[in-house]
Amino acid sequence: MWRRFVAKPAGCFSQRSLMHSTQRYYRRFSPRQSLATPVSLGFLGWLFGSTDYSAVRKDIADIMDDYDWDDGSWGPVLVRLAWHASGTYCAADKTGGSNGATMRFKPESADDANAGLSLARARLEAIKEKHPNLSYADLWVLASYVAIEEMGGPEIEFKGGRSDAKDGSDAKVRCGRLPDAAQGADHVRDVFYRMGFSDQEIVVLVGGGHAIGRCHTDRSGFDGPWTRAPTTISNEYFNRLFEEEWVEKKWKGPRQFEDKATGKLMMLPTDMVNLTDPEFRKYSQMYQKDEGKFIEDFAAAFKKLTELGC
Ligand code: ZEM
Repeated sequence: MWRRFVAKPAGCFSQRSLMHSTQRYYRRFSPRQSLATPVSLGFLGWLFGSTDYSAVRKDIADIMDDYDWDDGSWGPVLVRLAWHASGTYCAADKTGGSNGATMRFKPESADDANAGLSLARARLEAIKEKHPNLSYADLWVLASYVAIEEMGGPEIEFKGGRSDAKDGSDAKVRCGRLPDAAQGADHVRDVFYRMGFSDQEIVVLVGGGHAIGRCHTDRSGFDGPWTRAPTTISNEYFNRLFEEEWVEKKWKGPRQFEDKATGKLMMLPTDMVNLTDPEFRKYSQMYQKDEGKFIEDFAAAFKKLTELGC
């Protein structure tokens, strides 16, 4: 069924099918929901200090589309926020991870790797105000799940319960732990093995994360999107990886690759290892051939990532 959402990309913008928007409309405005309970769950939640996750989900979905933002959607940068909050985890000493939402504090907020993510955090502020019992740590992760779903990706079951750190005392340990795009396969393995991931999980996570969104010269220094459908979750990253000829981009910026045919798509040096490292390549091929497996494994790996240390 995923193929339906991945209408063959023609332009550079969101590829949402009519079916998809109809479903979204139905989910949001279905009268069945409101007639079923005389007292709304939101009200009960307010009364007992808990959170009505379906109301939060709807509020997040409502702020997703924005014609003034990249490709018309906040989805990709919200996924990146949850990834950077979670990807600091170290399995050996159990430090880091999404619990605590420590990216609100220095020095993590000022870590170069997190450039631009203050905008994503600010975008969620109104939702935090409306649902004060929900922790930032839960909100960031839930926002990424809603973003993935809104972009035609899998539904990921949300488990709440993360809490917020009171100050930045735990923020320092999280700095410098995210992968450096300029490096090679050894570095990628070091970073992801530290979190407890396998080669297969590395490939599916990077391939899903970089199916969407783009690089910005004013954030990472790199430039451009990986696919022509940057607001659709699909295995399109792997299609581009194998179907384009990748050449080094000639420019003043950091070393990156571009598709020879149009020069409009990009790959980071760390993306190229999914093509050149024999073990990573094996999984890239597998996910290119089987989109259903890609979606299933991406959902499981992303859930694992966002629950590390929780
Ligand atoms: Zn990314 N990523 N990433 N990534 N990423 C960028 C953008 C996005 C790496 C990386 O250095 C970069 C994962 C893994 C890795 C997303 C999701 C996920 C950018 C561009 C860089 C440089 C930032 C910018 O300029 O705005 C490296 C080296 C990775 C591993 C080796 C994983 C895993 C992800 C999620 C599952 C997303 C969604 C974006 C796009 C953000 C946006 O604003 O559009």
